[in-house]
Amino acid sequence: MSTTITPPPSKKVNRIGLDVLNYKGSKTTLCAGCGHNAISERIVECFYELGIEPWSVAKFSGIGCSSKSPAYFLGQSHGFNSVHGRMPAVATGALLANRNLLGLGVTGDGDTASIGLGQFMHMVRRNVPLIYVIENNGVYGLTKGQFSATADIGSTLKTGAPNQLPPFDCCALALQWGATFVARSFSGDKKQLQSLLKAAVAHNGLAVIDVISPCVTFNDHDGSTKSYAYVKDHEEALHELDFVPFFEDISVEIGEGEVRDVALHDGSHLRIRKLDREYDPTNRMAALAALEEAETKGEVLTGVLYVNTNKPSFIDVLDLVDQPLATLPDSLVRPSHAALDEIMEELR
Ligand SMILES: Cc1ncc(C[n+]2csc(CCOP(=O)(O)OP(=O)(O)O)c2C)c(N)n1
Ligand code: SF4
Ligand SMILES: [Mg+2]
Repeated sequence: MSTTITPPPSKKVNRIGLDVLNYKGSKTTLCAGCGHNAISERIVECFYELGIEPWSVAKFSGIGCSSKSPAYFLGQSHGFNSVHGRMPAVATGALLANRNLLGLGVTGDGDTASIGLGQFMHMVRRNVPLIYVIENNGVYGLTKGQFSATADIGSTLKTGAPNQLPPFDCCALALQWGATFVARSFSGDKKQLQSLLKAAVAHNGLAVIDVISPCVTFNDHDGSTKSYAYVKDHEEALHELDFVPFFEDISVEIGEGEVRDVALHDGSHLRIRKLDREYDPTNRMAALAALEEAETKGEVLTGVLYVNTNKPSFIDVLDLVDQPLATLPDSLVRPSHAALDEIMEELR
């Protein structure tokens, strides 16, 4: 009698030969159903599908449930969990020290719009090349659900207490401060978030993606405007997005309908298919007006609000040498004793 041995199924790998397990992190300790977990899944898929070497990525975060999430993806990447609201300073330092790293920041609405607002501002102003994902649930999840600065006026806590202060809209603020890539998405919108993350990887500069990410434990009730139900009912997508990476043929798959391609820094393209409205994502004033209008209507406007591929990143502005500063030998970065003596002499 002969036995047939079935070979194990061959692992599916990406263009650099890695399977998806290489892009995962530890098992999540966040609440089941937390929007942040869905975002971590999209990050894993994005980096796997783009075939990015995980060890070329540096993850940065502050403090919060959102800021814990980098532990749950890209376990082979570099990571720095900084102080609450201070991720931008740490990320800026690391990315200037090693320009070859691909920076990915994950933060919360508290981390960015409350304690970290000043740091966020300067990050935007400098156009530091970093993917900046705000996991926005309108509350401080980690400290048991107090309102954050992005909570809408009139929305309520679980106890019924209303928020009396107007919200900061992180996308509108980023636009006003000169951000070069601004997008909004929803943790429940898999396809849109995937395309946005990929476009952010290809962008040369700061890519702000504000993702409404419901906190199922403290902010998913009827009075909340950051609950799954509210966002599902009020999401208004500006367009449909497809991302065509540089290693794929751009000429394929152009279907019917009005399509606009935005060429990104690394040769990839963001393919924007018109939905109901005319929208030009390269017009900053139009983006601000659209956000203003959505706010009045109580809508959650998602998609690429604005992209500007012409502004130099902080690394370009500083005209840094190609070799990462962190790997330059002492002979190139430390003045000799003679040079120091000469300077001291001049100061006498
Ligand atoms: C300097 C400092 N101030 C306050 C805190 C307390 N704290 C920890 S997390 C947090 C807010 C987290 O909210 P958010 O950034 O929105 O993240 P989420 O937990 O909602 O994902 C606060 C106030 C802290 N850890 N450090
Ligand atoms: S408390 Fe809220 S934000 Fe934190 S893990 Fe749970 S659901 Fe997510
Ligand atoms: Mg929060």
